[in-house]
Amino acid sequence: ALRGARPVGRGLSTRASDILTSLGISSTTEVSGVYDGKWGGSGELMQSVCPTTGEVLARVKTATPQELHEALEKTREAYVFFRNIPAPRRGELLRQIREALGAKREELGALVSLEMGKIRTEGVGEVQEFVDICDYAVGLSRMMNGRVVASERPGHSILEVPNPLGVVAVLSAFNFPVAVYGWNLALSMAAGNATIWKPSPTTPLCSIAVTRIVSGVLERNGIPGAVAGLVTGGKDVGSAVVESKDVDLVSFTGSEHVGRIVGKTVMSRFGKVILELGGNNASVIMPDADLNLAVPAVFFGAVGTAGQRCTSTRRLYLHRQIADEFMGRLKKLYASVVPGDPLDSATLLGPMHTKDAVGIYHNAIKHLKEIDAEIVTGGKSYEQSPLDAGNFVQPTIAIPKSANPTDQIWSTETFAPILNAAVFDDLEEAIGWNNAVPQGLSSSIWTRDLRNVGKWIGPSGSDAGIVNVNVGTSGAEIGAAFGGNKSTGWGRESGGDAWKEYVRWSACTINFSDAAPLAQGVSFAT
Ligand code: UN1
Repeated sequence: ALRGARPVGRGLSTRASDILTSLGISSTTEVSGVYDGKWGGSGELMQSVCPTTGEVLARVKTATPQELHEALEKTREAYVFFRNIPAPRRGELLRQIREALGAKREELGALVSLEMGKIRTEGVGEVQEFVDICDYAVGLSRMMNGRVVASERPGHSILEVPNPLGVVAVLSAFNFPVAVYGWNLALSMAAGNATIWKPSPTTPLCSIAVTRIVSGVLERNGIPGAVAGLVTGGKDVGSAVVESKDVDLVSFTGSEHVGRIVGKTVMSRFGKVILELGGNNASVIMPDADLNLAVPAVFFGAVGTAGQRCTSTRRLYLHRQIADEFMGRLKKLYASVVPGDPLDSATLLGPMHTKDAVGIYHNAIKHLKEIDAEIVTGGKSYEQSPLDAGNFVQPTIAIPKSANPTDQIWSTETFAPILNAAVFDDLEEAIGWNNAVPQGLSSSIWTRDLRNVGKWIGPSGSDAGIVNVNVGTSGAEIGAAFGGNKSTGWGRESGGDAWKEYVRWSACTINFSDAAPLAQGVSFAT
């Protein structure tokens, strides 16, 4: 399963070096991880480690505090230039970026698999999401319209004008090392901002490859490269970006713990913030559900991406009437899973991203055992060679004794392929459980009954940001706004009205009459 995965001699495996070479990254030298119009980086070296084989893919030169400072200055200058470029012209740049990304879709998708560990179709799919949101933003660039509001005063007009906002910082997570940046960059650019990207410290190569492609387009068009800058680094670089008054909007994807700090920090300096934090997503299976659709969807939701999507299915609520049959069928699918190289097209289960992630998985399994949960399947790492070189764990289904959603096992997000299941008797109970956790990202019901659908999507239904019907919790398209409620952070990205967060709104009352009446009929004459 891991053909060509072993390092040859002291060099990089052919599998890895082919992918890096196809994207112009030379793994033998240290790779620059800072771009603000020119490439640089003289800070600490950061390693990119392949989660499948454990090999070091490259060493990346990160930003020093001084370089970060300079990059932020360049980004501000780039904004001052870029805000005056007409929006449809900005859309044309996005069209070219879309073409350039599309031309490297397979290579970039393979790099995502190599560095992050998700399977190839998901890696390529992620690049496709970037392409799609660029298309969307090309259209948006001609439709980011304000409004004319009826004034109560004669000879007056009120305009609501969307102006470019400023500098947008994107702090992205390891699990979507390409797409989440894409969602932000596309809207931010269409809106006339300059964007600076601080990617996850464990997926620097994805960000470098994407930035090379995007900056190539900008430079060819005579646009300052700092319109789409990059600063790699660890916690220090992230904190400095979040604290910087030069950053108008911080779009952060990551844990609730870090999100709370980011949110407070940005609010304390009255900046804008978009938070995409933890998900703890449930699927509810009604007795009339079509199990031929529901079982594979839950399987994909819980096992896909090795359980490392914010939208992964973590809780499964089965109606008593179909519980046994559903579980029997789901177990069969779990038994068919063969772990392997995510780059191999037959593989459905790749590794966890890091050794830390494996630790989180084992802690959760330990806790499940302590509370006497039934482990239906899974619960261990794969230890046979060559899987032992990577971070491979068995997808797990557990049935905790208590279905009480406030118990820790239900109320916390474990970023691993662990699915907890419970049996319910009526929809109200299942909705209650669905809503009782702190997080509110994605949710899904399986039913053919219109009455269930109405309840689920209405005021007494699911309180998540994503409320699906006969569609699993993961795999959202870019067209709708993506994001969650409650401790997921209330942020919205991608489609829908999300672009309205990336502009500053100006309410402009214009008087073109010969009098200057006050609002509300106020009289203030001497
Ligand atoms: C995430 O997990 O951070 O719907 C985002 C999905 C993907 C996005 C997930 N399009 O699962």
